[in-house]
Amino acid sequence: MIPIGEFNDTVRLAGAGNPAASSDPWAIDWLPLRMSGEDEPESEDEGGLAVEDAEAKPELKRPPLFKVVLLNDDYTPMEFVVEVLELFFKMNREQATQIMLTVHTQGRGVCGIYTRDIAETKSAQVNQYARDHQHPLLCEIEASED
Ligand code: TYC
Repeated sequence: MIPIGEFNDTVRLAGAGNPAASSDPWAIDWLPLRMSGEDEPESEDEGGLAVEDAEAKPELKRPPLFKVVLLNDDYTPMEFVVEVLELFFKMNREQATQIMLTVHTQGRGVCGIYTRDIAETKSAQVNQYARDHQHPLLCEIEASED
């Protein structure tokens, strides 16, 4: 069965040339889908149009995220913590001071949320930087629910 409007490799142009729709007997109402001489495409990769399947599931999932958490201690100078937050978390002085005070008063505070590799790298950089400067400041990561 050939559906109305289609016939083999041709497609019907709505209305044009259809005696029922037009009085012009020369009006073209059928066009080839491929020009002569063009090879028939064998697959989507070889010249055919790729048609997006609206029903297809997205292939990408969001990666899990991790919080970088700064821990309080009694010895690291406040100014050093502010410097760390500016250096490794691109905070301005006000933001850095706010987070430092949160850590100081609450025991811990979130510096940022990243994919696993970035969170691990930032945490390791902070711990190394603190050690290099003989401060006991510690940073860790934890899985984020977001
Ligand atoms: N509690 C430290 C002090 O009183 C300051 C401090 C803040 C240390 C935040 C660590 O992550 C920290 N000097």
